[in-house]
Amino acid sequence: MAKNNTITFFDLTMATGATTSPFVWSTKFALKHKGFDLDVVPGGFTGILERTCGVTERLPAIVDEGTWVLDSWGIVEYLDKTYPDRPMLLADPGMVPLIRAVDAWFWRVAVGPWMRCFCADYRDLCFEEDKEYVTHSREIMVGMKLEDKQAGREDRLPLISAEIEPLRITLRESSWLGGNEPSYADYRIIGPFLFLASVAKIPPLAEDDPLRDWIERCRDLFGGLGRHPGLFPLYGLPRREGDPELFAPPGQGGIHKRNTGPQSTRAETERITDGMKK
Ligand SMILES: N[C@@H](CCC(=O)N[C@@H](CS)C(=O)NCC(=O)O)C(=O)O
Repeated sequence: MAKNNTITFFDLTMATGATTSPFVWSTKFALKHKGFDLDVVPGGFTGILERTCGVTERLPAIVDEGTWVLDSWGIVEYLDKTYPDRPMLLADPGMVPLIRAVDAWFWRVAVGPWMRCFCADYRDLCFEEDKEYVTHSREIMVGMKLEDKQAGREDRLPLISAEIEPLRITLRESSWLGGNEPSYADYRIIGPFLFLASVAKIPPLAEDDPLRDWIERCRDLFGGLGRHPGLFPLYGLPRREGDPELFAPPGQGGIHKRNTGPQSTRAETERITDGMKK
C-alpha cells in the first residue's frame, strides 16, 4: 500500500492556493500525522466530479494505491485501520463520539457563524470559474445575497469569539485536545480555524486571544503545514464599547477549579455566602 509512501490527495483551494474547506484541512493534517507524502491534485469548487473521475462531488477524497476513500471521517477510519503500525489518529476509538460532539458544538457556535460573516469574501477569493457556482449555491444556503448576509459582521464577530470559551478552558489545562500529543481531535478543530484564515479579510480573534498559542503550535506542525502565504491574519479583532469580553479570565470555581478540600474552595464559598454562615 501507499507506493513510495505517497497518497493522492484532492485539495480544495481558493485562488490564493490556500486550502479552504475545514474538512479538507483536517484531512491534510491527518495524512501528515500518519507520515505520508501527498500527491496533491489542486482545484477549486468547479469540476470536482470530473477531477475525481466521477467518484465524488465533495472533498476531501484520497486515493491510496488505487483505493478511493471518501469523507473526512471515512479517511481517518481507513488510515488507522490500514496503517495501525503508524501513529494512531484516534488511539482510543471511544473518543470518536466525544470529538463528534465537540465538532458539532463548534460548527453551531462558530464555524457556521464565521462562514456567514465571510460568505461574500469567500466567494470573492474563489477561482474566477467558481464564482458563479459559489454565489448561487451559497445564496441558497444563507437565503439572501452574500453581501447582505455578511453585513454587520463587526457586531457578530465579538459574540462568536466569546462563545468559544470552552476551547480556551480546555486548552488552559492541556497542551493539546489529544492530551500530551496532538491527535485527530486537534486536527478536527484546527481545520475550521484554517478555513477561517483562508477567508478572514478582517481579523476574527483578539490579538491576545489565549487560543493563539494552541492555534500557532498546530500551524507549525509537519513543517508549518498551516502556514500557507494565502492565509489571512487571525488576530487583531478590536473590542469596541458595548462588545462582550472577547475571552474570559481564568475561572474561579465549578468546572474551572479542582476541589482539593475546603482550602481550595474557601474564596468561592465566602464570595457566594457573603458573610452568611454555611
Ligand atoms: N461529510 C463530508 C463533507 C464534505 C464537504 O461537504 N465538503 C465541501 C467542502 S467544505 C465540498 O466539497 N463542497 C463542494 C461544493 O460546495 O460544491 C466530509 O466530512 O468529508
